[in-house]
Amino acid sequence: MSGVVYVSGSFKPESQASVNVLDHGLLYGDGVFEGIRAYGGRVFKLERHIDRLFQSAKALRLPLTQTQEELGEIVLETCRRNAIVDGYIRLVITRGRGDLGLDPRSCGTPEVIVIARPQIALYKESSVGVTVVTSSFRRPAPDTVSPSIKSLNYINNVLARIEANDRGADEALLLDANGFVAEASADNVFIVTDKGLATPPTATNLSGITRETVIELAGELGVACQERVFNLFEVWTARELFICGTGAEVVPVVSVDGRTIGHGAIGPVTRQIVQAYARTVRATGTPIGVTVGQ
Ligand code: PXG
Repeated sequence: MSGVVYVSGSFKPESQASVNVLDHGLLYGDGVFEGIRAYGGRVFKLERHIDRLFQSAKALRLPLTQTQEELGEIVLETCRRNAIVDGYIRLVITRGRGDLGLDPRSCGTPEVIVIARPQIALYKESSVGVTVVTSSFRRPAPDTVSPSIKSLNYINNVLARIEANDRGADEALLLDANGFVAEASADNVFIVTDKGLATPPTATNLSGITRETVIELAGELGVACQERVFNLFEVWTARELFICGTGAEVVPVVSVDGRTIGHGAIGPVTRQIVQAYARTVRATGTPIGVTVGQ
């Protein structure tokens, strides 16, 4: 089935869906996005994703012409037109078409793009555990481009991922400007110690919606969870380690920088979180519903 994409205010077959070459999203990475998932005919945490998109847009002073409700409805309609039951949704807003030159005052209306796919590419080893190396690239310091902004500038993350590929690892771990652990290239990170879970505070990483969900689930499971800084020593010596994000879900990490984590297999706490997450994503969410009169 060839997909239908929402772009420039209407739905188009994917082969005809395009943006203008003078769009500042393309020329300057000037825009924001969300990666969202649907499970069993429901979009998981749709409102929270749209809320975060508006926060990112506000930080970039990108004025959106739709309300949160209107954007949510466009997302749901894109799912309906692509018959999504389980799938991946990419919502992108660019600064829109402008002149050459990065001054956003030349841009007209922001461009809204929604792509929905019935599946998502995952890590090859996501169920047994992935290998990670620490990247030589650092996450940007909070006083440069805030890592809380989910912008179209992912070069820092792409370079880290290329480095991980070169070094034969599945994923890269990035440190913050001070050398503390920040996050992976498209996932947040948690360690399991004798005191329970720990994850870095969000000043140096994306406020992940999966991260928030994991913290909620840990509370429900009676597993302590601290938001605190930690360094590589704590990662290398953690009992368990996992990364989490909308695309990856919750994925155990079995090796970091050549050091085996725990017993080199998924640990008991991670297993509990993986199972609780799998239940939650299928038990909640905004119903996609059916299109009338198609
Ligand atoms: N950190 C970074 C840098 C991310 O890009 C996360 C953490 C996890 O956030 P969520 O809210 O998803 O738990 C991300 C998420 C993609 C894709 O297609 C990327 C993400 C999510 C979904 C798809 O590249 N990044």
